[in-house]
Amino acid sequence: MANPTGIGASILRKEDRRFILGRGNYVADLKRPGLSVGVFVRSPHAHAVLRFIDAAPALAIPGVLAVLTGADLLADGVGGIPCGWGITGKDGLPMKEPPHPAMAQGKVRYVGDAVAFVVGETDELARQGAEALIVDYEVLPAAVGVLDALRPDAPLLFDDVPGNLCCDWEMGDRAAVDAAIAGAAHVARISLTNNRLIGNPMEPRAAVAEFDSAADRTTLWTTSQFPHVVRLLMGNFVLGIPQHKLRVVAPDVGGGFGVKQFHYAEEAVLTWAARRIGRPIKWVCERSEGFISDAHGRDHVTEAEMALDESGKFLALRVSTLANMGGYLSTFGPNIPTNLYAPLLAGVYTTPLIYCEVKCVFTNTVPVDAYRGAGRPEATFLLERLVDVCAADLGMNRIAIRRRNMIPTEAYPYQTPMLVEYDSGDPMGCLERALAAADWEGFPARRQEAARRGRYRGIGISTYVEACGLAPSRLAIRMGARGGLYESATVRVHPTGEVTVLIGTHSHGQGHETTFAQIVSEKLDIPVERIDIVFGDTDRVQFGMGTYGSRSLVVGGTALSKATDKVILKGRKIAAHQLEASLEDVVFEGGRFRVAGTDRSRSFEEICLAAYVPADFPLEILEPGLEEQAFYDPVNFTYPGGAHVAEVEIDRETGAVQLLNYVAVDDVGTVINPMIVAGQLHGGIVQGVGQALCENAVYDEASGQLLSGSFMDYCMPRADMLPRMEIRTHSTRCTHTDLGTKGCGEVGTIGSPAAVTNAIVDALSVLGITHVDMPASPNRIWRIMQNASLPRAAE
Ligand code: MCN
Repeated sequence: MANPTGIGASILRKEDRRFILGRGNYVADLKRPGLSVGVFVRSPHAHAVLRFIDAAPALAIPGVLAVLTGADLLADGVGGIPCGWGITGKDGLPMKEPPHPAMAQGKVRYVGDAVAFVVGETDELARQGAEALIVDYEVLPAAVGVLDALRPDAPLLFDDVPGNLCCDWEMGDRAAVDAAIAGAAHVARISLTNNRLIGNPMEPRAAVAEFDSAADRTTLWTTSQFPHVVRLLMGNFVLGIPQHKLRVVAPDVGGGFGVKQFHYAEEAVLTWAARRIGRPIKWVCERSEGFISDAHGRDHVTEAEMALDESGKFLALRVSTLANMGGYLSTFGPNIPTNLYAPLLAGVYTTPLIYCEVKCVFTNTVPVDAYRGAGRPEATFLLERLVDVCAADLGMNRIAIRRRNMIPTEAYPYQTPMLVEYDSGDPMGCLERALAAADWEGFPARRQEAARRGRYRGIGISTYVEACGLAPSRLAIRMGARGGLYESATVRVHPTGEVTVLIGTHSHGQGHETTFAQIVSEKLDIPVERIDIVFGDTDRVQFGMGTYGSRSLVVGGTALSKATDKVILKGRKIAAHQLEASLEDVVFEGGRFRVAGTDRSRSFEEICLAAYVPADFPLEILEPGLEEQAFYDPVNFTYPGGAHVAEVEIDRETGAVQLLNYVAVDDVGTVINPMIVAGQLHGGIVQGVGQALCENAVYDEASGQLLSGSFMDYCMPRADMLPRMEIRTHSTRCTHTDLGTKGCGEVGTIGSPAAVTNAIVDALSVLGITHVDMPASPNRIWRIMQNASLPRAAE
């Protein structure tokens, strides 16, 4: 009988009990003896010289403990916030990497740039101190959008970064692509923007720092997706605290979506300040503060051309993108629009020649970094919009052109012209299943019926491939990563057969306490209730690179699988000794160690106990104990893929878009927990729908003020915007992960923006409209409809 809590079982999440009971353990809830409270004073200007800060009025308030500024950081020799990736430009030179002080020094570069940290006995006193602070700015003109920042007369953010250009990067064979485009029968073109997004996890960021001078130990509790990396970056590069003297804990974290996978300046300031004033300090980010201090996502302006032959075969793709970096380089900033974007531009198609150039541009806005999908939704949006334009230009059916160019299943492993080799996949299988589930064939009747009701109805498709499971260290380091991207797991088997797993990934909504336990349950044949998953504490867990890039299962889970296999091997050695058999003859099956072909066996529990009661072990060849560890560095990314179909109706009077049907068929390899995978897909799709329909971080072009800086102006997707979704998997095994798994955490966000936008453009095609930028807000659609030509002959 299959293991009821093993791989493939849709069991409920183990962690939900404490969350449902309100017993989660979040940073903001933490209490420490003598805890003080810190608040950041942030620049109200996008670009200004910081003339002086007068702390005296704040310090005069009883209960205000300290006012710390960039000058104090400098005086204490505190380093800048490091960037984790260094990319190289077309000219062979490294990107421009100006210093990123943890609090502004000399200049502020975006609204929200921290200028001071005020510590008080209470939150109220800290805020009073912040109010009393006098900060004198000399306001400078700001460069806000990428196009503005690249103008010859644009204000410069950094004196030594000419033209605000961080890096002019490229991938692919430009000459070959130019030649193919020049000679092609047809060239389809598109210009689009990929709108800037703000992550807004349910729990805003927070941190508590404490210094124990007697033990010379510093602890930082922080809402992080990668505590070991924070310890490494902050301890080593910013504050100079030896790793063994620094503990970073990321306890329960209420969502991250990428936003919490950076080493933030606030973490360093808090830790430094706690050591300096000798008191533990807590900082909890306000929601409105998060809008101007959490790293933002996306923000591209792109032009692309696809060369085709007469039959609609793709010959060459040329892409030119301007990517906004914001005011400073965040941890993964320059990596996202380059290495995580260009390699995905082949998508699921056989396009033989691709060239992509990306200008990474500094602007007076919040730094831009990874947000769920990170680079890959941008690539998919561009490609899938362009494929629809190709079809429209040639008068071809949108499905026919996709089928014509799709990588056939038998062509896998498939080497793309953009570095990556897809190991497995079945894009055609996903496409056909999605079309059937969405009743694509029946759409014309639904469109006619909607037209009778006076509404425009459209259907859109997006096929995609993702590279996730970051990453083979060898490849990543070649591409500019300044660290490895392996993962580690320790499997500690207790004398009574229960298991504690110590793993370097971090779960903040993904359900690792359940799915990782399912892997061990499957392998050791014990129920998940007997397995605990520990993560998020550098004092408890050996090391880890954390959770992002949908890497936890395929990298962390593979490390776990390998460590569990080592436990089984050790168990077999103990059983071989006890049963007086040779190791080769001992098998582990059905929860027992057995001498093959005999009835001589020991239960798992008997072997666990024996491991810790080694009465007659041959100690020279068999150690006591049952605990094993594995560090796993993958040989390739994993390549999930799929096809998403969206169907919409548009109100002619208001421009409001209603999403009526959504179908997703995704290939995520072996599924550990179908319910969790469905939940991940559902959540990801909703985030993509949010980008397509309503979310937008809008800056005032002149002043650099964030106009959508609250939930009144930044529109999150809501339940009533969404239909019931049809979510299915159609999996092919990954060929290089132990269990055949591929990541699933971001795929929903990657497939959905293009599916929804393609449906909207399809609905409006009767008005001659060929492209709509995201988000398709009622206002935008209404204006587009007003400016459109008269309806073509009704379809
Ligand atoms: N899983 C599975 N079978 C598969 C693939 C995955 O059962 N074939 C399970 C995994 O074991 C894990 C979950 O699905 O429990 C997600 O796995 P994975 O694809 O490895 O992604 P990660 O755990 O690494 O999560 C990261 C990913 C990213 S990059 C973002 S951003 C994101 C996301 O996951 N942020 C999230 N999902 C989120 N979900 C919640 N609730 N909150 C976030 O902040």
